[in-house]
Amino acid sequence: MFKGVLFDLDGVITDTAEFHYRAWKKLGEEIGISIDRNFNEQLKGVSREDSLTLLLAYGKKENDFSNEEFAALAKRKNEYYLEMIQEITPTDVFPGIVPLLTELKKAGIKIALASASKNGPLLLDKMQLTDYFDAIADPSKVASGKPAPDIFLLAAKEIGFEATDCLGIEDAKAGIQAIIASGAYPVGVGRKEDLGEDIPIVADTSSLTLDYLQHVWRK
Ligand code: B16
Ligand code: MG
Repeated sequence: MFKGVLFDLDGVITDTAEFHYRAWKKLGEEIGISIDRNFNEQLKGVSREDSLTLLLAYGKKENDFSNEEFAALAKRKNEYYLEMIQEITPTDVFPGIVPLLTELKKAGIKIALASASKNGPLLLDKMQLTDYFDAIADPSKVASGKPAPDIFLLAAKEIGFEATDCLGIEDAKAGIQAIIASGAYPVGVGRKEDLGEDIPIVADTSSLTLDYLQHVWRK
């Protein structure tokens, strides 16, 4: 049985994926790049800087900005995002997440956050979830973002286990790839078309119970 669960945040614990999309869309419009939800799938789970690189390439503007301007754009997107997440409260936690965290704790299974977001600690705080987490892997401490395995390897290490002893939960293609590359066992939240046919996937988080995770573990 798994000894730890490694949680993605945006799109798994709460709907911040929507705010990331709106903030990128707003920034894109200001610099003449129009994005839709389809393109946004590529940004999910991807770091702020890598997301901006993808956005500029999509708009064929990858050579239009100096390093300083690039940094200013990334900062501006984060300001829009921070403004949008101010109102987040415990009522914004996705269905089933608090019961799952409670069940895991009771069963002695360790819980870690493996989010690409530098705003992870702030968000956990706003949702009053910090105390459930045994570790929060710091994305600024890893060399490569998702789909590289680094953040999941770090999260597993911080709860004292090998990634192969852990299960990872993700809503993004890049995140599922990162979990698989780390050796942890992936569970997806979303659609098979986006995440893959060959892994366990739930349509929404209300199906994520300890019983379900035990049932699908290394099947
Ligand atoms: P920030 P996750 C990811 O979080 C988001 O899915 C992605 O859209 C975002 O660009 C990334 O965090 C960085 O977030 O700008 O807040 O540092 O899905 O890995 O929890
Ligand atoms: Mg996510």
